[in-house]
Amino acid sequence: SYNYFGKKILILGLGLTGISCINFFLKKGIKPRAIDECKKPNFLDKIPKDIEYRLGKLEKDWILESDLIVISPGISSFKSILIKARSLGIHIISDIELFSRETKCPIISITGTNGKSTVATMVKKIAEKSGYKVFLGGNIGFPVLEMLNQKANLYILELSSFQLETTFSLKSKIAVVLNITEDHLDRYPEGFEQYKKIKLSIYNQAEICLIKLKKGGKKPFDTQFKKYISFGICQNNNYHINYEKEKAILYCKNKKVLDTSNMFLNGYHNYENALISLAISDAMKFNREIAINTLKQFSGLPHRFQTVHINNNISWINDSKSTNVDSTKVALQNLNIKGTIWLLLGGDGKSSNFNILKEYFEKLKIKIYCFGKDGLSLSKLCKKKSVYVETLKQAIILISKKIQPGDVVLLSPGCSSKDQFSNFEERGNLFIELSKEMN
Ligand code: UMA
Ligand code: ADP
Repeated sequence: SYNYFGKKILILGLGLTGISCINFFLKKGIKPRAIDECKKPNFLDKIPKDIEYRLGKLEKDWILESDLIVISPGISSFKSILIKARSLGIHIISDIELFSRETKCPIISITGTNGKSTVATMVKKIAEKSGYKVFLGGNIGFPVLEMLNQKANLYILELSSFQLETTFSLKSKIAVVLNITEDHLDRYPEGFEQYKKIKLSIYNQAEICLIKLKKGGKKPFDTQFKKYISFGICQNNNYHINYEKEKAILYCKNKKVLDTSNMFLNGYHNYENALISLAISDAMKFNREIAINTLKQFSGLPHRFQTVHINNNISWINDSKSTNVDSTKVALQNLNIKGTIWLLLGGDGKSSNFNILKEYFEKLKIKIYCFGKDGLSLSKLCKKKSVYVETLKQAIILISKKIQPGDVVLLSPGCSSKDQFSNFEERGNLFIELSKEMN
């Protein structure tokens, strides 16, 4: 196993991840140092005493003096000082890497642009009902290193591209990339291909790879040397979805396993999430009946396309976790209504291309209220149906004067919330609060 004694260890970032890393090393009797680029990071009071830290900027001397750097996911590993450190042989790793080196317990790893939290939670529920002592951590908001303090016989990791960027020894029992669409382009110097490559690295040392296959699509690795299970809409996949009389049916090896009209959740993306959860569950040899029943009952996570208020036959849907363009597209595809859709779109678009939404804006009965950092440019996608305002609150006040019975007010911003909120939860909670005040 890895020996960290006598090494100069530096933690970058003093958020949830950084604090968990400090505690991990302290437990081993090792004192790391830490840097945060913010002068007043949120978790200042969580830094254990006797830890040497610097605030404000990435101090060159501390970086270049270290033997090992553990970097928080929010910090790009492509910063020039870090590229230099790497060239000098300094290892730069994530908390996921530290975690992977410590445990022999089976791991299910989940990445993808969208659906990670939903699938990870579905699988967790099935595993629990199957009698596993299971913990879920990672990008979902719970640092993985904190799971090492718990007695577990199964771990589920929700992994972002940011975390995978500096992860090298993760050996998952099952790994899945749910989907890859445009996101985080502001972070990757080489653009979408680099983002994609980082996501696919989850398969590198996995025992069973769950892969999404399109008709005639290329496989993400040489399948001769890797065990894989496929999913998608084509019939030749191990798991596939078929539409029969407007109903989506989930199949495993061409045998019907679940009629999705019996599920509480709806929306094509959620049927796909259920299909993948089922494939993972089968690969883990969980009881099929338990899995099916759990998927039927699962009522979804807050802030993911959730109806939060209905009054006067007007539905308010909170999809604040929509932080990229594909999740907004999916939300619009799911709304089959006669009334008007009042879409709240905006925030930090992270350099994404929103043009794929144009088609929906043009064909749907929709009004688009754009706000935040990229609101103005978003309002130009379909000028005749768009209004630009500064904030989400202003948009809701305007909308509330115009909505009619049968309409839907949809917060599916397609952007990061960080320009005007601390996180997507805060943005969603404001929407919920205002929905009740306005109507
Ligand atoms: N910081 C710097 N320099 C930078 C950026 C940040 O010094 O360039 C500092 C900040 O001042 C702050 C600290 O780093 O004090 C925060 O670190 P962080 O941004 O890595 O956040 P953590 O609190 O450690 O939370 C991280 C994940 N955050 C990000 O990836 C941005 C959380 O995912 C994750 O839940 C948590 O670790 C536990 O594993 C959040 C997220 O937004 C939910 N993820 C992105 C997404 O889902 O789109 C990828
Ligand atoms: P993640 O953890 O990857 O952000 P979530 O399950 O939290 O994923 O969902 C984030 C957003 O993506 C929500 O707006 C949700 O409605 C949407 N979404 C969920 N599953 C999928 C999917 N399979 N494909 C596209 N969008 C999805």
